[in-house]
Order: sequence, then C-alpha cells, then structure tokens
Amino acid sequence: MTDVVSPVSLTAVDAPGQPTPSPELEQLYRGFERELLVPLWTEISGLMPVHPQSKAAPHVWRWQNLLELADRAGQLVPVGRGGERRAIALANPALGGRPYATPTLWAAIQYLMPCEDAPEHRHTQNAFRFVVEGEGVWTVVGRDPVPMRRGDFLPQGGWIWHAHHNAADRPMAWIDGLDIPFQYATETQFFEFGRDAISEEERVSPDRSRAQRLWGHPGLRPVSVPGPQPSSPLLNYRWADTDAALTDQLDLEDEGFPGTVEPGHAAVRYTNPTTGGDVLATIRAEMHRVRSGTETAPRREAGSSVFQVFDGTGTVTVGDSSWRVERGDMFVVPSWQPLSIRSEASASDSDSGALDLFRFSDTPILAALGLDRVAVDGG
Ligand code: GTQ
Ligand code: FE2
Repeated sequence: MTDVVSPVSLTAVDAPGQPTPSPELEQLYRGFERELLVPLWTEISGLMPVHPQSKAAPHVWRWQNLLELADRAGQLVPVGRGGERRAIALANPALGGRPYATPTLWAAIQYLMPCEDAPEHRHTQNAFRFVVEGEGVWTVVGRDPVPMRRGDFLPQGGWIWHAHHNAADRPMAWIDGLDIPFQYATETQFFEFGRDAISEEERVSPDRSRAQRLWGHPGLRPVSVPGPQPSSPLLNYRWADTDAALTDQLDLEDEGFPGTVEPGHAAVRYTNPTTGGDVLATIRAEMHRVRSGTETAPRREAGSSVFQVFDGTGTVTVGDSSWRVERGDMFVVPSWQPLSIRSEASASDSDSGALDLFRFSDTPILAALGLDRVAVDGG
C-alpha cells in the first residue's frame, strides 16, 4: 500500500479574505490535507481570475533559424514509418518544455527532401498546412493529390487519411497547425497507420485537386453532397483568391465602402463551404493585411493564436513584448494579451508594401461553448 500524498500544503495566513490563523485553523487545514480536500477561499484568485492569466508567454521564432535547422534535420533524420513526419514543433518557453506553441495549439515547421514521401496515416487531431515559400509538394488527402504552393492554405479535418510527397528536385518547407495539445488535455486522441507508400496514380501532380474542382467555386456547392460537414471538404484555398479578397477589401475602403476590420486593416477568414463557419472544428484560420504605415488598435481575445508573417515587415506588440518581424517569422499571442500590429514600408516589400499575416487560433472551441470574447482598447 502506498500513501497518497496531498498535492497541496495549506498554511493559515493573516490576509484579507482569509480566516484568522489559530492552532484550530491549522488543525482544520491538516484535516483537509489528510482527506485530499482543498477549500476555495485559499485558491480563488488562481482558479477564478478576473480575466484569463495565460501560462503561455508571448514569443517569436525567426524563420531563417527554423529553416536552417529543418534543413539540417533533412540531412540527418530520415522520414518513415514510426516517426511519421519531419515536423519540428515550436515549444512555448513558458509551457514546461512541452512541444506546444500555446496551451491548445501545435505549430511546426515540416520539411521534405526531394522525391521524399511521408507515409500515410490518420488521427483525430484536426490539422492544416500553410505555405510561406516554395512549391513541389503534394499532400495526398483521402487519395486526392493536393498541390501546395506559396500562400496556399490546406485544411485537413480529423480522421482523414493523409500522406505527403515531394515531387520536386528541391527540398520544401511549410508550417503545420494542429489541435494536439487540446486533444492531449481532453484525452480524446486516436491514431491509425495507413499504407507505407502511396500508389503510382496518387503520385501524379495535377494542377488542381479533385476537392478544388468540386468545392472551389465561390458561392456554389455540389447538389449531390448533402448537409453540413464538421470540417471543410475544400482541401486547398489558393493564394490568388485570398490575395484578391484582401485587395478588394482595401480598394472598397478607399472608395468609401465598409468591409475592413478597422481603417487600413483588411482580413478574411477561411470558411467551411458546407456551413459558412470555421474551416476546422477546433481551429480558426485567417489572413490579415495591414496597410503600410497603419498601426492596429490593441486587441485582446480569449483563447490563443499563432501568427506567421506572410509578406512585408513590421513591428508586433504582444503584452510586454515587441518584435520587428519579417517574412516567415512566427509568433504566439497568449489568451487575453493585447496584440497590436504596425506595418512598415520597406524597399524589399512586394508591390502593396503591406504587412500580410497568416493567423490561426483555437476560437471555434471557445465559440462552441460560448467562451469567445474580444476587447478592443479604445474601441
Ligand atoms: O503532416 O501529418 O506537424 O500528423 C504533426 C503531426 C504534421 C502531418 C505535424 C502530423 C503531421
Ligand atoms: Fe498527420
């Protein structure tokens, strides 16, 4: 028989809201410990803070460093059955060394060498890929080869078979987002290995996925497919469409028509065409464009986000941290920490000179439970 050790040690303290210390009170607290009981009055500020106090820290990861280490892993670490993916996770410095960008979200850089395959598997974790540079990889999702190119967003709902295949003669990197920490906390994960190799006909590299041909026409859905689906059946959202939507939003603003989040700040959200809601059941994904010279109003949201700079340069402030960021850099915004973005013009920027930011968050989980909240300073 092992003794159960009480995880908390209670000490009577003379403080506002606390009972007056006395030998009897100490006796009571030893009784609580013996019976594995914890009173609310000693714990309330930690358990029920007036607003979220995230354990996660704001942090930035530099794309050049991620890429260099991923490339070195490409030389040293094979991809195959068991390890499954050459994916390297962003570990938030305040989350105890766990491979978690935030308490709910996994973010990783994934890397495939020329002609390499990552084997097929499926899992309950919802996932997506986002491509900041390069092309040449096809992800085979449920046997549909889906091209991955700069600016493309590729959602992949839980329990769908997937494998990746680099058809090019160059390595390719991209980022993955998954709800791994959330499913770890809720203990809801299932995983299954698929085929060790994809078939020759899945190795073809069509310009458009079958999903895109069926679902990729704005405002139109195939009549044959009934009902709402929990995650998007459209497997790739192409940069050309996202870019056009943002450009139109800012042009409309110039013409005096509303549509931007705030002056000089356009944003679009990737949606599930069967519901009009979030693209994945647990992950929200958006693209933001901040005009050069614009600074966004500090904004707090319940729940956490991860960003990747897609284009341009700027300065990002999250709580007490502030960083100058450029293409590929990734950063974390913990729950309820204020975020503000300043876009800078720079000679190396693309035509618009704007700062484009890809963002993903755990908002759909919160929204389903009525826990989503936003506060805009000065708003
Ligand atoms: O590409 O299938 O970053 O299963 C983590 C888990 C990527 C993937 C990750 C995965 C994948
Ligand atoms: Fe996977």
